Amino acid sequence: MASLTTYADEALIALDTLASRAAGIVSPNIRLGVTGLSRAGKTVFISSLVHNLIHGGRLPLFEAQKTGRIARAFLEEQPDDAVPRFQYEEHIDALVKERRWPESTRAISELRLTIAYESASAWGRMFSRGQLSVDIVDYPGEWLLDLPLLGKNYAAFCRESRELATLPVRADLAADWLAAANAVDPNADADEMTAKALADRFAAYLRACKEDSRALSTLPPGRLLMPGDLDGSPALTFAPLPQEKTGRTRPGSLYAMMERRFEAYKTHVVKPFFREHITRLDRQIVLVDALQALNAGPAALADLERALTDILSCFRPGRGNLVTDLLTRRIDRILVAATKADHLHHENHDRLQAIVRRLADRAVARARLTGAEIDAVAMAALRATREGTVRQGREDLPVIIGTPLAGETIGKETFDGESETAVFPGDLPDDIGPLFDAAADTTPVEALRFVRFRPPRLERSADGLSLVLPHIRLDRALQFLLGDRLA
Ligand SMILES: Nc1nc2c(ncn2[C@@H]2O[C@H](COP(=O)(O)OP(=O)(O)OP(=O)(O)O)[C@@H](O)[C@H]2O)c(=O)[nH]1
Ligand SMILES: [Mg+2]
Repeated sequence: MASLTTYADEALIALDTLASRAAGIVSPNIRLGVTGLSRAGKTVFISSLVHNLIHGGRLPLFEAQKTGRIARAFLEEQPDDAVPRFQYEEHIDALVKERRWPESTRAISELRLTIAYESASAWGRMFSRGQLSVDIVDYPGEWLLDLPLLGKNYAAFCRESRELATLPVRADLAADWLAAANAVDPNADADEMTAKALADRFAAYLRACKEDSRALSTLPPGRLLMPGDLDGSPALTFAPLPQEKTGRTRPGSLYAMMERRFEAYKTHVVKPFFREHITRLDRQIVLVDALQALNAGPAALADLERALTDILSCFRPGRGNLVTDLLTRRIDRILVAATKADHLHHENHDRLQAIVRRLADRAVARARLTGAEIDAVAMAALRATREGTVRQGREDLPVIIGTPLAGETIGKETFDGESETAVFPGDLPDDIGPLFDAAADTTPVEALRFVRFRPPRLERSADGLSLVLPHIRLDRALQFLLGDRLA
C-alpha cells in the first residue's frame, strides 16, 4: 500500500480539497457517499431518503425533523457537470406509480439535496444561515475493491487471483476460465483475440460468483463486473495469467500486453476515480445485503466480511503521507447498514443489527480503520411488508405480509405479483458466534425463508397531501449521517 499514489496525485488531491473547502465557506455542504455491492439497495435508499425528507415523512429518530426545525428540503442542480445526475424522479415513479423496483444502475451518479433548517441553539441561529446542501454520490462498491490493486503489480494480481479461484466455494465456477488461461503460453506473441477471450471468461467467472446461490462478494477488478462507460476499452481487456511465472517478461508477449493493460487500468481508471470522488467525501454509508449472504451460508458471510474489509480500507485516512494527512477531507462518519430488514419480523431486527455490527467490527479491525466514527444499523429503506400473526394450532406465529414478486415461489405455490400473502420468515439465531466461525460452510442458515416482495401500496400523509414511503430505521441512519450538521 506504500506507493498508493504518486506525489503529483497527492498534490492534485490537496489542491482540489483546498478549493472545495474554500467553496464550503460560501455554502455549507456535505458530501455523502452511498455505496454497496450491486443490488445492495443503494438506489432505493437514496430515493427513499430524499422522498422522506422532501415530503416530511415519518422520521421520529431524526431529531431536526422531529422537533420541526426543518423548514423545507428541495433538490438543486448538482455541482459536478461531468457526473450523471441520480435519476430521482424516474426511480420514484417506478416505486410509487408502478410499484416496481428501479432498474439496476451501473455507474456513478449524484444528486444535491438542500435542507433549510433552523438551528437548535440561539448561538447557532445567530451564525448559521440554516441551509445545508447534501451532495449524495451513488457509486458501485465494486469499484472500491480496486484500491488494493494500486499497491500490487501484475504478478501479485495473478498469484492472488489464482489463490482465490482455487477456494472450494469458487473452484467449480473458475474451472472454465482456469482451463482456458492455463492453455495459453504467456510468452507467445500478444494477440488481441486471446486477450479478449480470456478477459471475457474471467469476467464470466466473476459474474457467476455473484449469482444468488453463491452470493460471493470479493471480486476485483471491479470494472470487469461493473464497466460503467468503459465497456470494451483496452484498459478493461485484460485478465490474470495464472501460470507460475518464470524468467523475464519478453516484450511483445501476451504477458507483457496483459501487464501493460493492468497498469493502464490502475492509472486511467482506478486512480482518477479515487482522486475525483472518494477523497472528496465527508460521510459514507456502506450498504450490505447481509440477509442474502446469510441465506447462502457462512462462506458467503465470510466473503462479505472480506469485501467489507477492503471497502473500509479505502476510507482509512492519511496513509502516513504528509500531504494527504494534512489536507484531504476526512470521512468522519461511516455507517454500515444491512438493508431489507423488512424481510424479517421486528423481533429479529436487533439480531440482524447485531450481525452487521459484528461484521463491521471485524472488518474495521482488519482494515485498521481509525479516526472515523462507525456505526451499524439494520434497516429497510422502503418497507415492503407489514406484520401480523397467524394462528397455527394453539400458537400465534409472527408473520410478515406483502405481495411477493411475480414468479417467486414458496413450496409449491408460485405467485403472480398481485396477491398478498403471509410469510413466516423464520428467525435468525440468538447466538451469532457460530455464523462467523464456519467460513467454509456453504449451508444456508436454517429456518430462514426469503421471498422477494413488490414495493408496498402507499398511504397518504396525515395532511393527505403526499404519499409516505414507509421504512425501518431510515431515520436512525439519517440522524447518524446528518444530525450533527443540522444541530
Ligand atoms: N424488501 C426490500 N427490498 C429492497 C429494499 N431495498 C432494496 N430492495 C431490493 O433490492 C433490489 C436492489 O435494490 P437497488 O436499490 O436497485 O440496489 P442497488 O445497490 O442500487 O443495485 P445496483 O444499481 O444494481 O448496483 C431491489 O430491486 C429490491 O428488490 C428494501 O428496503 N426492502
Ligand atoms: Mg442502483
